[in-house]
Amino acid sequence: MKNQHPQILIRYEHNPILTADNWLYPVNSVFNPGATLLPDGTTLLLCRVEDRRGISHLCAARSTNGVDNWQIDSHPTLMADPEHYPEELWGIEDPRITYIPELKKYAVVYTAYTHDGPGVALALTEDFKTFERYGLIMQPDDKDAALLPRRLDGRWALIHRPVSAQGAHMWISYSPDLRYWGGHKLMLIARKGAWWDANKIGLTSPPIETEQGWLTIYHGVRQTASGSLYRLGLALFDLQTPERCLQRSKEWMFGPNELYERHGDVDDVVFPCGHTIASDGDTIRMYYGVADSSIALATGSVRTMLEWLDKNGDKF
Ligand code: BMA
Repeated sequence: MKNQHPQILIRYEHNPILTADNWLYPVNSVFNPGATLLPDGTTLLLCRVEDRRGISHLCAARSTNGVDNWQIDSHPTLMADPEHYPEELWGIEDPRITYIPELKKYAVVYTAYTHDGPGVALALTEDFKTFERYGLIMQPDDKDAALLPRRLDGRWALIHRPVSAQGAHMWISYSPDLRYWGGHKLMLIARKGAWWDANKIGLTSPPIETEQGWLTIYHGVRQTASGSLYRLGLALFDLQTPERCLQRSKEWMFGPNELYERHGDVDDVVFPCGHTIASDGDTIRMYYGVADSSIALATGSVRTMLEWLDKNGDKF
């Protein structure tokens, strides 16, 4: 396994950075965190926490350096509320956080596990203590969703991943008010056959706005005899018309390699839902779930990712 390439994102040497053992109440696993930088520079991770029934909720962990000394909420930060939101029957999972300057609020887009499968739900928050729930904004089977930080031509934009008999591809939809969604467009299609990203892909963390376009880390799922293999690739989308893909990596950029990524409740999964970008506008810290068990950190450079994509990607 030493031949892994390229070294675009460098793993933190003391990974995993957060495990179930760090929690202040009994849990099974902590993984797939959303991430954001708070105004005072604190890194906030909104972690998916699976309890010992198998039901997930979200719990915030805060660190001043984004690496260690995490202060973890002593109780669940956002619980499923199936009494008022029946679509949250079997828990809430995999949050993606986007700060929305126009609203001065964070949008948390998460998976609501409904009786009919996963759907996309939205909540807004200013402080990660109280949340304004919008309920389900995309019906099942749909997940891997995040909001873009600003309106495009007056409309909010949501990237998401509905599943159909034809496969699981990335779509984008638009809304005047964050509640009613339309203008659906296919954004990125899963490849076919032997490719690393055949048949099933999805957004990881929210796209990164660069001069060249929305730089997007996406996951591809390869079905193998021993299960699903989750890896990460890059795609670049047009700033004004994000359903237009400009570049797409041929190879994956990052995949399960270390023991903590290869073995856990679900083997061979790296699954980011969030990242932070430092004040230099370039240093990216990717926070990712490993093997559906713990949380790890890898660091890189947005510029290097763009260069790698430019050299190794298909252009459209
Ligand atoms: C996906 C999501 C993720 C999970 C991954 C691997 O479909 O449910 O939450 O990490 O599968 O099990």
